[in-house]
Amino acid sequence: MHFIALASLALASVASAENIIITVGGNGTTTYSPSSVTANLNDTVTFQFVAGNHTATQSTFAAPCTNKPGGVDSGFQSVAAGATQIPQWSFTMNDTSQPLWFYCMQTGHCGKGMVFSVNAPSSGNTFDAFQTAAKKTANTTSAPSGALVTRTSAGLLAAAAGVVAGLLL
Ligand SMILES: [Cu+2]
Repeated sequence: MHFIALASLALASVASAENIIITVGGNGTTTYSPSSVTANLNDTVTFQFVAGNHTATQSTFAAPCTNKPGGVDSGFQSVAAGATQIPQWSFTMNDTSQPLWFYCMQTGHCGKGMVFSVNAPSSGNTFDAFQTAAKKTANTTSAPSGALVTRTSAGLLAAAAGVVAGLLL
């Protein structure tokens, strides 16, 4: 009986998690749409790369166009014109105590304001302030070697989420 109660709780927890879809590069633009979202613990944030060659790379508010050491990164996701399948990359929210900041690593895109945030505050370090800072950054980042291999879900955050779920069970 005890086990059944716990199992029900786990199922309820899974059912409440949302999958938040972000369209990357829609209509040939250098955008994430939407560019700023709110996510709860255990929600999944999924990037769908519909055109071009972009990344979703974690950065920091202080350095919008520089990858965060130990952060998550989709790697470059190139989509050929007329492709019938598009790459998708996702991570799970295992910590909502701080906002998450992302940018596109493709040369010049961050400087055009191609940035994204999760749970950005409504005052102070807002998404708009982050994007403004990104546009002031001279972005000369080019493709790191081997970036194309990263096509599936982010190991770090997903794995950490698994640990949290394990503790709850
Ligand atoms: Cu881009």
